[in-house]
Amino acid sequence: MLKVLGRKNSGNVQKILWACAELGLPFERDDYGGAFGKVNEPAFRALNPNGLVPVMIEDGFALWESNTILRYLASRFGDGRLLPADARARANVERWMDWQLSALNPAIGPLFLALVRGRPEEKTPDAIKPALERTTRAFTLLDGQFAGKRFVEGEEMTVADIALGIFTYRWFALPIPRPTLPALTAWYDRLTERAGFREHVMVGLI
Ligand SMILES: N[C@@H](CCC(=O)N[C@@H](CS)C(=O)NCC(=O)O)C(=O)O
Repeated sequence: MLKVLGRKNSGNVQKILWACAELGLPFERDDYGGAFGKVNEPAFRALNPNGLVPVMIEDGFALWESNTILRYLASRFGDGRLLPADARARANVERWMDWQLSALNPAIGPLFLALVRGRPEEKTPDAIKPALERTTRAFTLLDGQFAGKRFVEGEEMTVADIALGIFTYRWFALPIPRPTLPALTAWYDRLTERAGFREHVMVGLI
């Protein structure tokens, strides 16, 4: 059976759990990382030299980097779901996954630390203000993507919706001022209808 190593309150682990739910893939999950530690043990480092979660193991094949795992699961088990076969349509999906890593996370990551999970020195007004501004800009840009679309890249949900949806949940859950972004909100409401999203992502800011 597919195995996921990683604590269930990690956004990057949640991507994999939600994708498994979308694909109807049974999995086992073991707690690693955060308060559970174990990520510096040689056995874990042999699987992921970065010492980060998630790691996925499928029939002896170990893989790290959450967005890569998403693409692997969709290619291997999706049968056309979550990742388009057409090269250009696929590239359009993948660019949003790269954008999540390169633009959205450097914004909302520090904001999440400053408001929820950070060390005391990370929870200062000086840390909150620029992170909030940067995060607002990123979600405003994303809002502009949804004109005439149900999901990030069209009518069908893809792995881009999974990579972005996790952090959109956090944005709506954080105690912060937000501009009104109707298209983004309508998309987010669609995500909340998915059983896998509700089970693995809408779990509070823990
Ligand atoms: N780019 C990596 C980032 C992985 C990452 O930063 N994981 C965090 C949790 S979201 C982690 O392992 N933190 C250390 C820990 O949990 O001990 C991915 O997408 O998989």
